[in-house]
Amino acid sequence: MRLPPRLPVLRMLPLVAALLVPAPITAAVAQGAAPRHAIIPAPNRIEFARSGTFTITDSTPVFIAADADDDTERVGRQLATMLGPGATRAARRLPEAVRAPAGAIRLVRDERFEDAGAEGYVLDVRTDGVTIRAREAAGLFYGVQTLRQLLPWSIEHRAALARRLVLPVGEVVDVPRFAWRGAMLDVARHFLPPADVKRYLDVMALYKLNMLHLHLADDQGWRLEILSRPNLTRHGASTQVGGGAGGFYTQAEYRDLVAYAAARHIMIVPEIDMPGHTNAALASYPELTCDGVAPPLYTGIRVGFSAMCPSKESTYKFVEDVVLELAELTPGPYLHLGGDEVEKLTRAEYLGFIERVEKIVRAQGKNMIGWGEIAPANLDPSTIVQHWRSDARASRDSAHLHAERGGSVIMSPGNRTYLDMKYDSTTVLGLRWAGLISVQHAYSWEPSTFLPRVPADKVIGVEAPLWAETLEKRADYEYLAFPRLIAIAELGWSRANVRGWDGFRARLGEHGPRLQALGVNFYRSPEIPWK
Ligand code: TNX
Repeated sequence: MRLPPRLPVLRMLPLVAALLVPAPITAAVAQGAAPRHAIIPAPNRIEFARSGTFTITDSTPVFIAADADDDTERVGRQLATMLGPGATRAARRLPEAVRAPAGAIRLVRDERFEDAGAEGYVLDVRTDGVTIRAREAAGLFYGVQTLRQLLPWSIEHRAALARRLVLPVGEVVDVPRFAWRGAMLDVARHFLPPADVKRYLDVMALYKLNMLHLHLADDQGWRLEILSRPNLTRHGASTQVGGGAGGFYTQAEYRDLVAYAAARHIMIVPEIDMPGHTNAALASYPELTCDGVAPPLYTGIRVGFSAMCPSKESTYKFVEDVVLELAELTPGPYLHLGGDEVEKLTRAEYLGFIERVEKIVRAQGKNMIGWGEIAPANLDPSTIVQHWRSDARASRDSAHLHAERGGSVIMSPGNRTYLDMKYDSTTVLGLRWAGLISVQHAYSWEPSTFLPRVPADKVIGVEAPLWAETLEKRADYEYLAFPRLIAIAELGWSRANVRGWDGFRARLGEHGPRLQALGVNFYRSPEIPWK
């Protein structure tokens, strides 16, 4: 690998070695020693000097390169705004060859920083200044999140006066383990307004999650405006579980969500579930049913009863119309087409439907994602299978069929990652079909070996779905998601050699005041020594 010779930090600490050798301090934390930091996800490598600090004041400047691009400028602005009081602040531009004045924070993009990938970074804190280096803006953004977590939780109270923002001198060298570090929100069973989705994105970003999968349509509601099919939202969005008013995102609102996520280096993956989980669509467009009769809207929580008619051309015309608009709304490469829990079709009908839908998605230049059930179809290797069944049924899972043809798998095993499962028998919200999931249970498993027949190199990451049958409002969603989503975030980012339950729970305990400052309604699990 090539190292920029002018970086003393990297000469002292070659990146390759840094990634391969477990860091002594993090390892100590993993073994349960008192944490010297509370960074989640645990970085690959972190070293603190014996002494020394860097103090941020209201006048600490943030510098970016004179010719920095828009993405870098945005990270600079996010950092400057986070550190300073009051209004949004911009970063200042400085030619790379010019030394920053003492007391500054500098963000440096370095093309030669190859091994760090798009998301890796080095954070160097010295008494006279701070530097974050990365190849891409995403890496700088994650370096900023680490800096944020090294600062006391008072950083999260932007309006507070005279915050004492002191950083320990040290160095972090960090690269994510998995490319796919996801969360899923079910906005179909109960609609979640855009502002609440943004709040979820805010917390995801703090923990370096990079994919938000939105489950936009199910039996109980259709939540995305499709201009060519207006009845989907006029009628299909008009209710939700329990019979409430429902709701949907206009295309303008949806684009705004996509941009909001992108500014936090999160990609939105839209899901329109089919051929099952489609009652809201069938109720809106009766040509999707085999008998041509529109069913009534549905507000219960049963699954498996609805299906689009696989033998009618009008079904595929509908899918094309929806996929066309979905693709236009989606800058990222992925469209999720569901495919789960279909009880009303024969196996041949189901597999034929999935194969045809995959072609429709590929014709729009996108990669399809589907739930585990799609794996037996004759799929293209560019398609991604999302495993969701839990242990008991995992042995019968077919994700390996897709891995064998070279396809990738996202790990969302129900008994580990389903945030809608209850924490314990006293949890009021949530379901329990995949078991009770304590924070420790959500944390203590290994994504790359979970499915014995799927090789590690086919596992592209983890995702924690939050199904919303029992969740009505933001506080409900947050209660089930946090802190378990934070555990999944660490599985997605941190290598196995820097992970460990004792270290994690100690660090997580330190996040209590931070989450509280952010207004997150997290569950104060008795497993965690909350501060
Ligand atoms: C299974 S996971 C489902 C969802 C439910 C969820 C409840 C999956 C692909 N399907 O339709 O909401 O269980 O936990």
